[in-house]
Amino acid sequence: MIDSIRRKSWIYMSMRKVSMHMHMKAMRDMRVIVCWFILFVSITTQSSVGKTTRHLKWEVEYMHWSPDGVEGTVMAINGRFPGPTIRARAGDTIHLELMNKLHTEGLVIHWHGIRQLGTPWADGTASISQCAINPGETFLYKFKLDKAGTYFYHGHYGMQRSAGLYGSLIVEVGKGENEPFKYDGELNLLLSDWWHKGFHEQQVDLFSKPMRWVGEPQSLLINGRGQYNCSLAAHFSNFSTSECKLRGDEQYAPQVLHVYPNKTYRLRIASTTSLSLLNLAIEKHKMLLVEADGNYIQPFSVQNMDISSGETYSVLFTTDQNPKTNYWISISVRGRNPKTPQALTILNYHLNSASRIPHSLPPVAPRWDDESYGKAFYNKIFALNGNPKPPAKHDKRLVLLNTQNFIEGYTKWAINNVSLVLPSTPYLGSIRYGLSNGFDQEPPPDGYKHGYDVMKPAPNKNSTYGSGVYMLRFNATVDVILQNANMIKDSVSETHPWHLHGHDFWVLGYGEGEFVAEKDEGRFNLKNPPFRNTGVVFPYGWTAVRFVANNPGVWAFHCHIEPHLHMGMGVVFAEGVRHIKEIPTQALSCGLTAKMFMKINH
Ligand SMILES: *[C@@H]1O[C@H](CO)[C@@H](O)[C@H](O)[C@H]1NC(C)=O
Ligand SMILES: *[C@@H]1O[C@H](CO)[C@@H](O)[C@H](O)[C@H]1NC(C)=O
Ligand SMILES: *[C@@H]1O[C@H](CO)[C@@H](O)[C@H](O)[C@H]1NC(C)=O
Ligand SMILES: *[C@@H]1O[C@H](CO)[C@@H](O)[C@H](O)[C@H]1NC(C)=O
Ligand SMILES: *[C@@H]1O[C@H](CO)[C@@H](O)[C@H](O)[C@H]1NC(C)=O
Ligand SMILES: *[C@@H]1O[C@H](CO)[C@@H](O)[C@H](O)[C@H]1NC(C)=O
Ligand SMILES: [Cu+2]
Repeated sequence: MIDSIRRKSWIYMSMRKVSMHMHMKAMRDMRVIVCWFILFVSITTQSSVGKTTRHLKWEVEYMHWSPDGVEGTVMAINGRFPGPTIRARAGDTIHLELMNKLHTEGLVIHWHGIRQLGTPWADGTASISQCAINPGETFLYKFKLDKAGTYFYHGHYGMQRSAGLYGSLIVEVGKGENEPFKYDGELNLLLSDWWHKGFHEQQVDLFSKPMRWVGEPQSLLINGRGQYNCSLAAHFSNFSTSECKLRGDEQYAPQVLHVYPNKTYRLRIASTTSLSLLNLAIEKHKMLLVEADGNYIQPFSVQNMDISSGETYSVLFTTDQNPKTNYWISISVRGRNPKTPQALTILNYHLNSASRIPHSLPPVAPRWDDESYGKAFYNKIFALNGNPKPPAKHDKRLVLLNTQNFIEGYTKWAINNVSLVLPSTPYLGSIRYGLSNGFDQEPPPDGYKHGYDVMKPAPNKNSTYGSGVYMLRFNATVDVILQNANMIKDSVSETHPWHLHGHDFWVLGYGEGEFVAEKDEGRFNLKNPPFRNTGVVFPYGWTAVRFVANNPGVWAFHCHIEPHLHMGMGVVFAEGVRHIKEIPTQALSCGLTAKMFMKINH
């Protein structure tokens, strides 16, 4: 054991020497450094006995594809859309060589829900944890899957997630361990929304003055498949006139879920939507929720459930219905006046012909504007006994006001009046190496102006750009109060799903209107709050979350609605950065850090 640790640290030292030494050359030929990495890392693999390392090689490129029957372009991984599903066990190490085959565009991939303990440089956030990978270059992601759960991965550079760069990441329990529930089979749904307008044009629209809003998605996709110009349930639909005539091998043909009667299935669900809050239902089947964002929850039963972008769940359902017929699985838009038809697929009991379309009305979601329905759902989620408990007290509290603003006439989102713009040097490098020109040194405000009326548009709608960082004391218990507010227009406020990198947080409570510590703190759930990586803040409401800043790194905390993040709706946390032992130079070969490495080599 000691021997293996010694050998590992020797390897790390050699790796560092090699990568420093080779840096100049590496600038010219990145492939060389990658070869060295592979060589050394494979030695590490041999020296650590008992744990599995999963070696993957991915190539990302644009492809023509018809996610919903209308051809467009998607970002495909190894020629597939959505990208391949990663399936591994808790404790496994992922060793993934990511080759950027896009011709003129950078690239990163974020592993959503994986905390990157000890590998903050592998979080896959451009400008935060690493430099975007240049066309033609290969980047090595190497990280440990620290716990079982349902996760996914997606692009985190510009709006590449909207372009279809995503896939499922499923971590089973470690060998010899058990889930706290039993099931006979497993199914997996990755949910997304899709526009016919290309995402480059969407990006230009978003950054125009005045902003051009892309509007509602043309289709919802289930495992990358939707039907735009036809419907599986045309007879019942108000959107479409023609019944789908499918052979079944079309790129947009629904993936039928096959089950046997009288069995219990685990359905894993992840939402990587760009915009939409979804509601999912399985016709005539109750669902028992058991997992949220990779943590077990106290089981509770629902007919349908809301799913925000960035959230994952597992539900159990039993195939106890008449096996002579098939059933609908549906997802529908909630929270916005839907102009997108619901997406459907079929639950097929094996006794039936798979192609048989159910003759029944697909499930009808709760009204899109029934906010109380969603709130009631989220308020039923509690941690299962045995989950980590929150510290009783916080050391630091941030109140983050979410507002929509203008900056020089451009529409933006701001947090405490600061709209996040990402710097060209990744924060991780700037902070680790003390490069004070890397980003705004003034930290953003811990709260907002006393007396601000969250129920009304700002009296002065202008805000400012910023790239400052919340520097958290290492190991501090941090409370964040997400405070929602009115948007630019009168009488509008939207739900925002906030996602934290590098951590799970406890959701201590939700409330209406403005958070008032004296009144609201007493209502915090410290007994069994859900432990999650994504938390929603409802219109005109607040949400309180708590986490311990004990994972050395620089971590994004942001609204998971893609255009909102792109318009500045996020903040950056840094903690314990001096404790980070090794950052591969490959992650920092841009901006000021690249210049720094060049100086070292002179
Ligand atoms: C859907 O529309 C596309 C383009 O308009 C067309 O090529 C395709 O055949 C249509 N599919 C169906 C099922 O009607
Ligand atoms: C279609 O529209 C009608 C009338 O507006 C409504 O009553 C019905 O519920 C709608 N059906 C579906 C499936 O949305
Ligand atoms: C399922 O179980 C029920 C009750 O135990 C039984 O009546 C039924 O025949 C079973 N169905 C099938 C298809 O095995
Ligand atoms: C907001 O900014 C615009 C220019 O970008 C400026 O014309 C206007 O006066 C500002 N409004 C206030 C209230 O400061
Ligand atoms: C936000 O920043 C702008 C620009 O600096 C300023 O004019 C405005 O008063 C600020 N608003 C609030 C609520 O602090
Ligand atoms: C972090 O906090 C925990 C609990 O308060 C404590 O046990 C631990 O020693 C602390 N670690 C460091 C590195 O400060
Ligand atoms: Cu948002």
